[in-house]
Amino acid sequence: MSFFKKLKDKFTQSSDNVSDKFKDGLSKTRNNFTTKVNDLVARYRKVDEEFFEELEEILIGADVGFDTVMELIDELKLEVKRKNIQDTEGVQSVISEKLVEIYQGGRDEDSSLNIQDDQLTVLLFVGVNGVGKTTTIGKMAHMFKEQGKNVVLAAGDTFRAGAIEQLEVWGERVGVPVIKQAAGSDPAAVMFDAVQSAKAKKADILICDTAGRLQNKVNLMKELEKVKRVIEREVPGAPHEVLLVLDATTGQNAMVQAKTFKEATNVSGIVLTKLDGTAKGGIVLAIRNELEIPVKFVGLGEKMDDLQPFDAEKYVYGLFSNLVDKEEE
Ligand SMILES: Nc1nc2c(ncn2[C@@H]2O[C@H](COP(=O)(O)OP(=O)(O)OP(=O)(O)O)[C@@H](O)[C@H]2O)c(=O)[nH]1
Ligand SMILES: [Mg+2]
Repeated sequence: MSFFKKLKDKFTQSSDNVSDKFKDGLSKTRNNFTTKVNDLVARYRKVDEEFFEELEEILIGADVGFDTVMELIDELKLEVKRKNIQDTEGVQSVISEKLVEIYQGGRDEDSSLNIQDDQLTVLLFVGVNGVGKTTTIGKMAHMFKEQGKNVVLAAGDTFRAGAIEQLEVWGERVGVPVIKQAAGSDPAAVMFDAVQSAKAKKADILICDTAGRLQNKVNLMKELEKVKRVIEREVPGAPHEVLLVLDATTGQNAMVQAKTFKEATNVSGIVLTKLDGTAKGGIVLAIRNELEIPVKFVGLGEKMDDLQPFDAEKYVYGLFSNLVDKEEE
């Protein structure tokens, strides 16, 4: 049975609607990408060098990233030889198989968050302005609440006008307390308060929002370090995750941001938002492969439950779900 057929069987039979969320969230990418792949397969009957060159262009066009594309094409060529695949349709399933492999890349860690069972877990969110930090925090608080956990939010963006209020709206919507100080106050002091309050409330999880924009980048990185130091001092082993939020619609710019933050602080995972808003969802693969930071969550829409743990198989299924499988014909 082909790899893609297996994925399809797995997810069309599964009772949860998560694979559907991936399917819906990736519709723009799928329409762009699969249409091109289908067209390519229809035009070429034989798998030859020119076929691979065009496939290369399609993948780069989907923001898969140059290095990752090269790796993928090499793997595909080997596999096509090994399996003695002659016709282009046979390549389609192999592409989906190799995409999952490239993402997983022999690494065994998954997308799960480092949640402590016996003490307060602190999650610190970082990222430039507008990428979706505050929205993601709201969605994640909702997710934890559904799991029966006690959540507290820290309004660490004291810089942007309206940022505190925005987090408070989420707090009310989800039903979790928000620890704040006046606008303009020191974010490190907010974090200190928030940790004490979370401890007093015997909360399970404290999620910390931070500013995306300050006077300049140096200030932003300095402030993050200071905030992090306070958290480290107050809770042993914290922050348990430093989650960098990236906006998928910004393409290669997101890669640049990731590199900057990676140099300044130890990012433990990425949340890639707005995948639903881009036709270039291949960026997930570039991030994983070229930055070596796991994509832990993806934003697949604006609704509360549109934040989902990243899953390479569901992602690839979402990318190819409208491909006609050869074995079905
Ligand atoms: N379509 C879509 N929109 C999203 C997603 N995540 C966030 N957004 C939108 O992105 C916009 C910016 O989100 P915010 O959460 O305010 O971004 P931020 O990083 O906190 O920005 P600053 O506070 O300015 O640093 C909002 O309009 C969100 O609704 C997503 O997964 N899909
Ligand atoms: Mg914000």
